[in-house]
Amino acid sequence: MKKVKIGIHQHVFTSKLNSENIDVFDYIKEIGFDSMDVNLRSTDFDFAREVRKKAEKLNLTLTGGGSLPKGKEIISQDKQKRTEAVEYMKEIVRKASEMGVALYHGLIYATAGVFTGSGPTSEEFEYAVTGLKEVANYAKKYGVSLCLEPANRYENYMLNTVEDSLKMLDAIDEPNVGLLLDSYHMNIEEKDMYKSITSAKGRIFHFHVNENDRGIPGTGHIPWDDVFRALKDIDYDRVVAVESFVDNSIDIASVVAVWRRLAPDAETLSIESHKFIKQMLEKYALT
Ligand SMILES: [Mn+2]
Repeated sequence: MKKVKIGIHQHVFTSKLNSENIDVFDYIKEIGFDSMDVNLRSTDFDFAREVRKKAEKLNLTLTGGGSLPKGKEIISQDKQKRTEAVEYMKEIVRKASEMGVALYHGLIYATAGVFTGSGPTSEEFEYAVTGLKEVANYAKKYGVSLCLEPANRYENYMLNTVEDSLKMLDAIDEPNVGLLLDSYHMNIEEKDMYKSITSAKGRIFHFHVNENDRGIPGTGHIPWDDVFRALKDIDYDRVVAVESFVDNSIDIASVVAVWRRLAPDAETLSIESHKFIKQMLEKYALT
């Protein structure tokens, strides 16, 4: 049986899953992927069950991205806004459960692109902890876990590093809350990839193996040996997924500031990424 699974983000292909493109699951399965990161926000509730059925049929694991959109602000000074953000997240949890998604991950501790001009205050930190604890307890009833994904300074000011994220996890103190680490963000914020990953042993629920330019892994300067050696040393046994974008007409591209083609096409990106990740997993006996 395989230990670490190889995943790919739906954004390589589409920003919204529907009956016309759900065959992408067959496509990635054929390449050899075991898992897909689906977009929990854009998928219609009515289509959630179809997604689940298709994934189950193909024996694909699904994880779900659902970063807080503008207007949903869990660390707002306005209590009403914080409540709305928490309610929104509970709805995402219900949808995840309907879709057969057990991990709800992303920038869920703050809103991407919303800045105050200062670093995080202790009050904002507490707002995030209180809100996430409530969502986490709600999510337990649905068998869903939450993953905080620390993201680079240009996307948010609350959690940029693994160290800060571990502090927030300790404060939330719920077993169904962990981390999603992403080598693209880590490359900007961490001094030592190996040390940062191993410092979060047992707390990493998902991992994005992204190149420094978010193109095909293995074609840039991420220290991949440090990354996979660290995953080996912490006995990581979940999914490593590539999260890239080839089509900048996809609406998510503007959120992550991708303005150029990072690979010739989705086919090349998926095949080459899978090949590289598999090779690294084999090298470190993670497969
Ligand atoms: Mn990511």
